[in-house]
Amino acid sequence: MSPARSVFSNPPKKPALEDGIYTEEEVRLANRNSGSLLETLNHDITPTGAHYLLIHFDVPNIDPSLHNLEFGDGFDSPYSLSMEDIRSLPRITMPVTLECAGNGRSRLSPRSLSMPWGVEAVGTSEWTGTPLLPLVERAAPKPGTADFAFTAADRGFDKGMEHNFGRSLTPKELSELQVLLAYEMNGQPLLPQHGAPLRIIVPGWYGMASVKWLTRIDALQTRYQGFQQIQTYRYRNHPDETGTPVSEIRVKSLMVPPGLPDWISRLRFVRPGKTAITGRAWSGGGVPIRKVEFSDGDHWREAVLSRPVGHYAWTGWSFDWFAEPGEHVLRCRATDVKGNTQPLHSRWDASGFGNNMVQEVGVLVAEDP
Ligand SMILES: Nc1nc2c(c(=O)[nH]1)N[C@H]1C(S)=C(S)[C@@H](COP(=O)(O)O)O[C@H]1N2
Ligand SMILES: [Mo]
Repeated sequence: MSPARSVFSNPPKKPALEDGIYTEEEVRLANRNSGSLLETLNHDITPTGAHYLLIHFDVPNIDPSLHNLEFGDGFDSPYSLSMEDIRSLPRITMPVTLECAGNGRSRLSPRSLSMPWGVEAVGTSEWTGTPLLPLVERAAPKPGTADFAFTAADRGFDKGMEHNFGRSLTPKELSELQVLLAYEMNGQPLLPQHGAPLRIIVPGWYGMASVKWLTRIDALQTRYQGFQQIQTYRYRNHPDETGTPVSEIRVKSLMVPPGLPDWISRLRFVRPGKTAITGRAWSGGGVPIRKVEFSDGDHWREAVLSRPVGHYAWTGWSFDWFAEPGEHVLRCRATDVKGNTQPLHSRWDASGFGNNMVQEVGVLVAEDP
C-alpha cells in the first residue's frame, strides 16, 4: 500500500524555501486552495462560496446514493450507514468557525513550502448533521480502544508516502468535543470541495481534524499512525523533531480592511474622519472572547463586542476610528477569557502552523490619493 520509494519521495525539482518570490508550486497550491474574502467577515455566516478551501489531494467524486459510512475494525457490533440512514438520525445545526492550521504561514520567515496562506483561511458555516458519539457507542468499541481513526476517500502522496487522508481522535477527545457527522453546509448538501456527501466537524480545533469525504471509522488498540496525524500537523522548531500535535485553534481576530483597495497592492485609501472598523474574533475549544483591541499606531483601544454567533463560532466587533491624514498600519488584537492574547510577532514553527500574530492593514488617509 505504501511504496517505500516513489518519485514523490525525491521530487525532481525542489523549490527554494527562502523568503522572496513565490514558487510555481506555491502559486499552484494557492490557485486550488482559495482563501476567504475579508470583506465577507461582515456576514455572521460566511457565504458558502467564500468559505476557504484546503484540499490535500484531489476532490473525490462520490455518488451519495452509493455512499456508506462503515464502523469497521475494533468494534463488537460493526455496522454501516447509508446517507439515507444518516439523514434519518436526530438532526442538529451548529454554527462553527473553521480555520486552517496553516493560516498565517506566509507571514513567517523563512516560510515553509506549503499552501502560502496570508490571513484568509477562516470561515464560519452552519453545519447540519447528527452527533457522532452515539453512533460510535452503538458500534461498541472493544475494551482497551486507544484511538478512533477517521479515513477519507481522497488519496495521494506526501513525502513519498501514499495514503488516504485520515485523522484520529482519542476516546476522551471524542467524548469531550461535540463532533458532528455533517451532510449540509448552510442549509444545502455539502459541496464536493467541502466533503460531499459526508464529513466530520470537530468544533474548536483547527480544520485538519474535520475530515471530509469520510468513509470509515475504526477503533484502534494503539494510537493511530496515519501520515496526517504523525508526520504533519505538529508544532516543531525544526522539521526533524517529533513535535507536539496541533489541536485547538489559537485566539485570533481579523478586521474588514476599510476604505478603497488598490487592485494590485491591496493597500487601502481612506478619507479623513470617522471610519467604522468591523471584524471578527475567535478562539479554540469553545473559549469565549474577552476583548478585542484596535490600534492605528502605538496605543491600543478597546473595541465593542457583539454576541458570539455560537459557542464554537466567532464574535463580531466594531471600533469607531477617527482617521487622521497620513500613512497608518491598522492592527487588531483579541484576548480570550482564559487570558490568551495574540502576539505582535509570529512565533516560530517549522511548518508554519498556528501563527496567530496580529493582522496588519496598511492604509493611506488623505483627502486625495
Ligand atoms: N479528506 C480530507 N479532509 C480534510 C482535508 C483534506 O485534504 N482531505 N483538509 C483538511 C484541512 S487541512 C482543513 S483546514 C479543512 C478545510 O475544510 P474546507 O475546505 O471545507 O474549508 O478540511 C480538512 N479535512
Ligand atoms: Mo488546514
